[in-house]
Amino acid sequence: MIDLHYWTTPNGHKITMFLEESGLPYRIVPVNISTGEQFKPEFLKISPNNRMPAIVDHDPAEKGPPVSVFESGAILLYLAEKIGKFIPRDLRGRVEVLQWLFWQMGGLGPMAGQNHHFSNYAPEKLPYAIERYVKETNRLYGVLDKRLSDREFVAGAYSIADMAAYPWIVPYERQGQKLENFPHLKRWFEAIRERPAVKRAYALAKEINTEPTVSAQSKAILFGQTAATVAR
Ligand SMILES: N[C@@H](CCC(=O)N[C@@H](CS)C(=O)NCC(=O)O)C(=O)O
Repeated sequence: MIDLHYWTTPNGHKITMFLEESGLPYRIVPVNISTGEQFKPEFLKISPNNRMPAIVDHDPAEKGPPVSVFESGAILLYLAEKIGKFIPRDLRGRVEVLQWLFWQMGGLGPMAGQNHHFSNYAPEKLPYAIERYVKETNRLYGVLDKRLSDREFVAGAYSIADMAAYPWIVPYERQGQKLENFPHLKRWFEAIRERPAVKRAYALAKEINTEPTVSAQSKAILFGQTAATVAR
């Protein structure tokens, strides 16, 4: 059994997408980041960065005590290696997946995240910041579109590289992007959206978080964190 410490955001969806696809038994432990549950001491023990997702695998491959993992990219890799699926075993196939997984973790995720922040949540509309992140998101969409112009998925067969990127394309409108401008990306996006496991993952999110709007109180918890926040 795997415990998934989860909330209904793109980084959380990556892992429900994987788990639904894999058939591994799991249970969700909700971490409502809007009410500050990411700061609970028991959660910080497995996720010292006070961010979800995180997992605890109670049946690790080498047996022994449970294994916990934080960071969505590390979780996807851990789970793919655990079941021997969604990442190839051969060197070349594996490196293809890894580089696109890291591209998402270091590029698409953080840049689209800043895009969401300055376009949707910042108390002031800062044109320079909005433009910077809308443009950078646009560039990254262009990179992905080009990559998908001659292949079905990001790196060989459907893999953790696709699972990492897809949830960050779902909010494309909030990111100031039009999918019509990226035909290959659009085709890939629509194909993944139709996968039964993806549909189940997103349906689950709606059951878990029935109030997805970010209130003023949640903004005070989520934004403006410093070292003092994590020292308490
Ligand atoms: N690089 C991390 C980012 C995780 C992350 O930023 N999680 C956000 C939600 S998407 C979170 O838990 N935020 C809580 C907070 O800001 O306190 C990953 O991919 O797992």
